[in-house]
Amino acid sequence: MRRSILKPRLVGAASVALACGACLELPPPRDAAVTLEPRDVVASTMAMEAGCVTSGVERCFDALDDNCNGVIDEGCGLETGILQFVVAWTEPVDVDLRVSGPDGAEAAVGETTPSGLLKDRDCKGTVDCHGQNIENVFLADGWPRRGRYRVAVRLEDARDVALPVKVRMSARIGQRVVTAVVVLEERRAEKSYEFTL
Ligand SMILES: [Ca+2]
Ligand SMILES: [Ca+2]
Repeated sequence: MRRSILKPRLVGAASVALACGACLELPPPRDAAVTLEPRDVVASTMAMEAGCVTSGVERCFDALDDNCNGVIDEGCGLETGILQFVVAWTEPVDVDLRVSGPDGAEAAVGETTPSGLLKDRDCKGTVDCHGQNIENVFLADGWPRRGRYRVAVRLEDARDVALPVKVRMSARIGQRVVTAVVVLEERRAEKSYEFTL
């Protein structure tokens, strides 16, 4: 049996309903001890899809939990934690994943925020990513700090690529994964969602 955890409240006239019951179906937590319930979810326009669709095999660098085990892109060299936020894209553009925790500090490479968030790669969509355009932020240690979290996807540099650019974004919160296709229609566009733990 599956159940939904995210019940978004929308902001802005341009926002569209995320209230797609089938889109936010999530696997039940495997361990009740790591159950985390996001509250007061507020999101920009996003096309939500199923939390996972079992394909039997975990594929790397697609920001999807392909095997529905509650972990995104495991075995692919990405770090993970009780919280994990991943974006992946195919176009040669610079996309930034911007995640901040209750302390307000944005996760960056090489320095863990006071909330314990750490980014393990900053991909500019060039040869630096070896064709694997992905950014990953995770809780490096301990239990998630209580408070407000913000997760944003920003089209930092579209270069000469035709718009819009589509980005796959997934979040692991405890043993649950939610996912969305984020459509960035213009240069410097940013889409985000927030929730409280
Ligand atoms: Ca997985
Ligand atoms: Ca995957």
